[in-house]
Amino acid sequence: MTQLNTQSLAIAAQRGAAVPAYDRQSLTPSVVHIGLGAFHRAHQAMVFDALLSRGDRRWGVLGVAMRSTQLADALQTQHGLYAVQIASVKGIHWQIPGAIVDTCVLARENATVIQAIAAPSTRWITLTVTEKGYTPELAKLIVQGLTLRHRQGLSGLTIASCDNLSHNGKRLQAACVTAAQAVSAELATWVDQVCVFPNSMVDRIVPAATPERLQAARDSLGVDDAAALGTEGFWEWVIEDRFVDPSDGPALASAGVTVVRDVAPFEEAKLRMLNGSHSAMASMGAVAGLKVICDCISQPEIKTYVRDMMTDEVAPHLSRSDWAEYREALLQRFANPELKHSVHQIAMDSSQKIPQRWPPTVGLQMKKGASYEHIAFAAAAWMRYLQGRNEAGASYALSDPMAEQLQPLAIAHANDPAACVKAISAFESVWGKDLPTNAAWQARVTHWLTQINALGVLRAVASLNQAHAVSK
Ligand code: CS2
Repeated sequence: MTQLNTQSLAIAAQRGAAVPAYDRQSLTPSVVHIGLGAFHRAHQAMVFDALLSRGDRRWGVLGVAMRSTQLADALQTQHGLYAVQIASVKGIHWQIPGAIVDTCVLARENATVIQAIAAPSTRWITLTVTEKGYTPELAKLIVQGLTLRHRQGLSGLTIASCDNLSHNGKRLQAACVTAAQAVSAELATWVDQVCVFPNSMVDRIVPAATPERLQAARDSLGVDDAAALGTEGFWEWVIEDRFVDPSDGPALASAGVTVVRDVAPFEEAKLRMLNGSHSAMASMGAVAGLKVICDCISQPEIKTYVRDMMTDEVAPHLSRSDWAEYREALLQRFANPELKHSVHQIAMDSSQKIPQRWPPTVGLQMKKGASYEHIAFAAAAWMRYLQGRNEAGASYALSDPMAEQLQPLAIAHANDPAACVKAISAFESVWGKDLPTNAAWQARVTHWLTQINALGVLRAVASLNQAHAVSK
């Protein structure tokens, strides 16, 4: 079958895919995107595609993969094109965005990335490097490019972190200023004051591509696409109104981005409601042997649990006042049967995700003297998940930078919940400063881990739901 590329694009268009109508040949990159995963391609790259479609040619992307050469090279052969299958309540449709005009691999083409950051035509850097990606090496790389810009008297850049971290822009700014200080105080001031690092909240459920999705692209579009993906209809990008070029705010807004003074209310709601529920379902589902999120949420006991957790533990602390609608929309999004969002994909790197998803809610409930049983249950399910074996005895690999520390503890204490909880609760990097020494928290996590061991995760969660209904 013909490979998707500029020449074969017409075949996909004939089969109904929405394709770029703008001239891509003469498009040069203005955005350096670091972290060429599925998320960027189905989120920011599609916003940039919308802007390009409106005739604003300042949003072509150089997509930088971190290490893996496969995707970057496949996209290169496909002239940056890939198909996105969008599944919403309105049905399924395909779109081929055209914003990515070039790709490279950081581990292989470090100098290319630095030169691209320093190119006069570059205006933005966007990043999706995951929670664990915010390392001094990353900041050093960005600063190498910024050093050249500074030296050449070029403009500063808008540098937008698009990862699920609270205050993502601020964090990146601090890391880059520190890296710049190692070069010179003058550069550090320039990075701090001439470049801007807007905080942002990004949202769209984009599962990792599967062979089935690639096959669906072949079947539907009549072309071979090694980089096809699937996502939902919903997307949201809320970004702080701070840009080097102030005209970027209205431009992004015209493409559906929410440009605001303060991202915090959106960010905390999203991290604690959506991502917090995701992480809870991921551990529970993996332990129970459920494969994907829609299978989890279609278990009545898990649905009740997730709904109650959002309503009674998370929402009371949100400044987003439309949380009830937000919750209902989330429950529907989780149930989207087309997404097939793997529980193991979400459980990956949990040690880096939990800090912004669960402990803030627990701390706030404690302050109020209110219950945090649902989050304690989620914590217990994660500790059980860390054993690397589900309830039917099937083993799975853990993918987490702390796996080597955590898994041996979970296995050694598999039959002693109290010891397991004590050992795994001790990590401040996961739970924050207070929970590792909080006896009440550990007692509740121990209780639920004991229940999970005795009853299995689904019956244990049903017992939590029952107790919760009685207590209301
Ligand atoms: C998920 C997120 O993998 C995960 O940890 O919770 O990728 C989630 O799908 C996105 O943040 C949705 O916007």
